[in-house]
Amino acid sequence: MPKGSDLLVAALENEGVDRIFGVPGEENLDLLESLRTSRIELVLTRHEQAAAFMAATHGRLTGRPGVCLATLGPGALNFSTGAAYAHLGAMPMILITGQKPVMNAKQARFQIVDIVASMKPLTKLTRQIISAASIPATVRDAFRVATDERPGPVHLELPEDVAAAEFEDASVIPIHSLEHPVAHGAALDRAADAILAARRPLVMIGAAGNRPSLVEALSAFMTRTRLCFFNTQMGKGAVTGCSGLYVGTAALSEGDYVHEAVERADLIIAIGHDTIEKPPFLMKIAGGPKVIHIGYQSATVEEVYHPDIEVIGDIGASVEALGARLDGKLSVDEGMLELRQQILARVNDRAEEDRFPPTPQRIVHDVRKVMPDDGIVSLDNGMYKIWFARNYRTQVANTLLLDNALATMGAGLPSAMMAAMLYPERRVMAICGDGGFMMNSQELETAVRLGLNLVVVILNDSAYGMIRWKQAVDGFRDFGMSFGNPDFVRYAEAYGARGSRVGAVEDLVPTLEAAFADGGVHLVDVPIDYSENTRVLVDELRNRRPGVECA
Ligand SMILES: Cc1ncc(C[n+]2csc(CCOP(=O)(O)OP(=O)(O)O)c2C)c(N)n1
Ligand SMILES: [Mg+2]
Repeated sequence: MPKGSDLLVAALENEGVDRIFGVPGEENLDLLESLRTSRIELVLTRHEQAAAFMAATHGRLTGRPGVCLATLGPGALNFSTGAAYAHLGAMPMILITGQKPVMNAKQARFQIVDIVASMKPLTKLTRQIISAASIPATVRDAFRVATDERPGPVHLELPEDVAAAEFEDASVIPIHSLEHPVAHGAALDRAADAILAARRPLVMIGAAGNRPSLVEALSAFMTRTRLCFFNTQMGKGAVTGCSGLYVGTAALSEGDYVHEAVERADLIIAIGHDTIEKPPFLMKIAGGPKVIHIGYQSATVEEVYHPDIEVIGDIGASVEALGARLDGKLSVDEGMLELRQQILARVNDRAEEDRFPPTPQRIVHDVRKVMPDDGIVSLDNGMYKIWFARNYRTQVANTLLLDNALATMGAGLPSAMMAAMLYPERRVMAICGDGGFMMNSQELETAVRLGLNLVVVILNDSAYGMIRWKQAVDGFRDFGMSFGNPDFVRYAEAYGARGSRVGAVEDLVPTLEAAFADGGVHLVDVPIDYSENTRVLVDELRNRRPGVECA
């Protein structure tokens, strides 16, 4: 007779799950046995946090929840950061954890933590599965909740005795397709009128504009309207093509060159802005451009974001309907195109400077050179994220993965591993600081074991560079930011990966090319000169405009 864990696996198969990432414990053994004979692949990681980052990235890249598995107490708690990453980043994911039996307590309170409660602020929904009979409905509901806008993580706790309980009916609830509700015609008319009345409209693409299902509709809208656009950090790479209309990425909240376009605009059409991101511009109550919010959900009203018009509903359907209302009625904004040239030229300043260690601008430039249009770059969190957000140009949607929501260190490598598993035919590169890399570097073993093709760049400044920079900008003395590093080449080799070190600026491109040509997991240690942080992001921008807020 099937048992609870068989039913859970059948329900996961029913949802189309093909992989589960995780670290099992004693409390997962029934589930593990049910997985062993299923179509689902178990991908072991070396830390639960990495499993959760991988599952979240699966959700982010495919729109279908990634699934991860851990034991009770300590294993489940290691999921916390991954859950928060998916929750803030709106990535659909299912976290499954074990628990001691609920009907007896033969181990007293050993290892017991109230994980359902601990997951409350970190997930959209957290539930203990209380009986085998409830599994089909619980799993169906979990996937719906995880996938519905705004997507996010759902936690299910499976106690040992529920996993082992026999149950004669193994049927699962069939899936049906669902469309998002569409915006009201009156809201679309109001937005179209405002765009037609505006003299200098500008589009901003935010995090929710970057859902995988939106690529076609959004790219078509940009091509059809020929409106110039900028994006938030997490809205970067939401459209394919349209690069002639791209004005820049708002890596800072104000004062950067891209903000000249914001200041010039009299209307901003914010597509999918999620205020979980660091503000891409600061909206004022009086003065400044008016804002139309196009979202799956109403705008959250913030001090710095309080749109004047809202179009709520499926973003894809909204931009299609808006495009039809605007068709042939918009004229090209030559002034904006001219400003665009100036902004991009200034952002690209010194991209080919040949000093050694290389500058962040040069590293961005050289990485772009070795990455084909469809190559995927996955960033960890550190100072270089601002430079990549600002300077890296994307041509194809979802080719720059960065986290401007939880902005946690440690996700860059697992996230790149997920991309490499999903798209084995594309070049994938993780870019990490020496601090962030070491927070999940044990996953090199997983990457090697899985036979992934992956280049991991470590930007080496022997410090928590971003915080060190902020410390200096805020006038504090240099303190508590430096550390030593292992020999990264030998470190890679110890895992059965390859390693190289860049010793001259002209070696960067050939070293990266050789690493890709080599195949497998290849770690590249790149020293970085961070003096540009202050020269550009403080001094240069401050001269452009006083009172610049630093990143
Ligand atoms: C888990 C976590 N801990 C601490 C921070 C705060 N933090 C943000 S960036 C940063 C420094 C990153 O150092 P590194 O990875 O070496 O990158 P760098 O800035 O030096 O290029 C720190 C400590 C964070 N975002 N996430
Ligand atoms: Mg560093």
